[in-house]
Amino acid sequence: MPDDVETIKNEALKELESIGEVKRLDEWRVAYLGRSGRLTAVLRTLGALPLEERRALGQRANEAKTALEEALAQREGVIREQEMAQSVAAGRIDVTLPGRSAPLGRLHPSTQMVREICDAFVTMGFQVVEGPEVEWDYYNFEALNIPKDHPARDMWDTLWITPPSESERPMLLRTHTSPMQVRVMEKTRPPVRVVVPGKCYRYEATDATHESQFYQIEGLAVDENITFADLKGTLYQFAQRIFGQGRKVRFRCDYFPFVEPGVDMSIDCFFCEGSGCRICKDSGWIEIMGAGMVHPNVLRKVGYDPEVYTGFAFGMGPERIAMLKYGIDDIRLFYANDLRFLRQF
Ligand code: FA5
Repeated sequence: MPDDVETIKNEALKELESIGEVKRLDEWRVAYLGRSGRLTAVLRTLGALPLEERRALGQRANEAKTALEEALAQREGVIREQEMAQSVAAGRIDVTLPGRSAPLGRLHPSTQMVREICDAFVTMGFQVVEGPEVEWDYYNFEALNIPKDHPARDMWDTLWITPPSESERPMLLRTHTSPMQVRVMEKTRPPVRVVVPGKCYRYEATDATHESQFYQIEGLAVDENITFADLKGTLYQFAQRIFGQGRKVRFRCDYFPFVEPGVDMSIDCFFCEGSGCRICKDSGWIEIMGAGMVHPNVLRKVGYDPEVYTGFAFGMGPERIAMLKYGIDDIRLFYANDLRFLRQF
């Protein structure tokens, strides 16, 4: 004999009140209203009852079913609201807590120096261009007036990709940015005014002032009537801009096969103001770059008439300049990836 409808309904409502989670509501629904639920079992007996009893019991059972369904919907609403309130309380943001700072990257000191130097020339009307680090022997040497077997090749210890002994067209990692002089002139008619920052590579033992990979910045200006005075004036302005007003500059003869005359440029030592110290090796001067008037052979190679056009070129190492500017005593620090060093810039 199935349970009495009122008893089932009262028990179901009581149990429903004690439920506090949505997932348990379904268990409750199955237990009372599901196919084998207690109220459903009552409805199943109806067919066997006499008509009058069937009607009366059927009506009560249906009313009870409706009441339970409504109670279920209402209870579910209440529980869901409670759960939402709990989750909001648990995940509440405390706006008074200090924020977590996101670590910020910064530019590498070499990059900063390269940009500062390029900017100095851009304000004087130079354009910044870049070129390949893997280079043909032709651009790195031949076209710069350094033919095969020229002793000046020893000035640049070369990392070969295909050495001259193995190839008709030898390939290398550029040893300086000067090949870009040729590449730029091949593609442009004068006037030319460019600076070329870029990585260079040399097969050298490293020490405090030498790395096997380092930056250079090349400069080139070609036009009619360009003289050595233009070279001096331009590089003087550059030195004032990077090292401060009042710097003296000095030019002395030097040899590079692609310029004639060739010079090296020094500035007066700003550590000792020229009186002599460890940094300037007691000379009062610090050498910062090679320069000179573009050799007529180089102009001829790119189809410029050296009777019409003249130019000057220069090449410097930004890491060496950063070392001077910031008192860094070892160039290897630039590539050691030591954050204690890098974070200072
Ligand atoms: C040259 O490479 C010439 N191409 C420069 C030049 C250009 C002369 C145009 C005339 C006209 P040099 O080998 O001296 O020259 O190198 C130029 C600068 O590059 C040096 O003054 C130095 O600052 C930097 N440099 C050279 N070798 C190294 C190295 N191993 N490590 C770090 N910096 C270097």
